[in-house]
Amino acid sequence: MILFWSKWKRRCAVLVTALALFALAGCSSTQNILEPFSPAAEESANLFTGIFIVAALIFLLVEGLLIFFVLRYQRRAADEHPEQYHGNTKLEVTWTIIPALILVVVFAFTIRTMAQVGPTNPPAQGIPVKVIGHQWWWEVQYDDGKVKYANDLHIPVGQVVNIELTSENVIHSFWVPKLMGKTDVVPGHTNKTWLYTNHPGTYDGQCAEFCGAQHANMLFKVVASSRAEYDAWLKDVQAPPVEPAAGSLAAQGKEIFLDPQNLCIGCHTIDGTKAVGVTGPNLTHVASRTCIAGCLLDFNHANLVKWLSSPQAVKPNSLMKINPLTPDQVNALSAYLESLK
Ligand code: HEC
Ligand SMILES: [Cu+2]
Repeated sequence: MILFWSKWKRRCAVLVTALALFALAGCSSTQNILEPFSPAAEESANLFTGIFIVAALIFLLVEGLLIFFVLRYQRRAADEHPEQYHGNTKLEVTWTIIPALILVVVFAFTIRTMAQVGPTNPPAQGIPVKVIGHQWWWEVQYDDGKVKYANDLHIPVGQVVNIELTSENVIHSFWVPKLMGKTDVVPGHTNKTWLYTNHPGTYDGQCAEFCGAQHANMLFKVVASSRAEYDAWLKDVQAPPVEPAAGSLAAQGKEIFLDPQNLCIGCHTIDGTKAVGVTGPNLTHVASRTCIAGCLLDFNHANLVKWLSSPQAVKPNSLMKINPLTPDQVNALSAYLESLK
């Protein structure tokens, strides 16, 4: 018996610790809807908190009454029988009307929040940005489609950004938990949403509609900076990339990239070169981005080497299928890609 209890106590301790760690991990999450950084996310978080409090009070009331009745009216003798009732109209009407009224209030608050964060209700017209869902990465177009970027969504603080969403394959969902609720991204159809924040920072986004093998690694980042920084960034990515110096490692990498045998140009575009493929992300300014491969990897030398050495090992089923490259080729290609600021 004692052995049995000590075993259960240990199991309980493990469970409690696991739950506590889980809760703590939730608190420090980069995708926490209860840690809003925009007016829209604040509205959603407030609605959630309000409904949660109402639900918690009802839970306590119902469970409290349940426990009270179980203890108060339990059978005390073997031959004791409860009094028999056949309906109580007053009571039944009461417990139907009160929950119905509570639901009407919850419904009203929900409709109000939906209108406030809804796609048709940005506080003002702002900067138009187009976002296209791919398997499994996000294309971001600025300046009327003249700038094609990927996975990083730059926005200036204090300004509305109007986003048009569409998909080139299956249904995805665009979600930035700290800034805005989910919006479906549907092929052959344009949905709208918007972003607005007063807090500079980087916010994690996520595809929130199962879309295939690498759905969980279809991430993105919203980079919110001052208007001046945003303008400077936009000017950089509107310009053609700098040509690598003749004879440099980057120049060798460019040659490898443009060699049709290596297939890169069939899937990627780099402005000002013969690479005009559209299956993969536009790499014209890849070196100015924070991440690659749907933000599975940060943008840096080590990760470029890792990715080019075997995209399928890093992101199984990824649509980047290439012939194996030698370590020298990978190194040169990485140098070239890092030069594309
Ligand atoms: C069959 C099409 C295809 C070919 C060929 C291809 N890629 Fe890709 N590439 C992709 C796709 C698709 C992605 C995005 C994968 C993902 O995130 O799931 C990608 C991602 C990348 C990335 C990361 C950038 C980012 O924004 O995610 C780099 C760098 C890259 N490719 C370089 C190359 C190089 C160099 C070659 C030639 C050796 C090459 N690719 C050949 C389709 C291709
Ligand atoms: Cu998706």
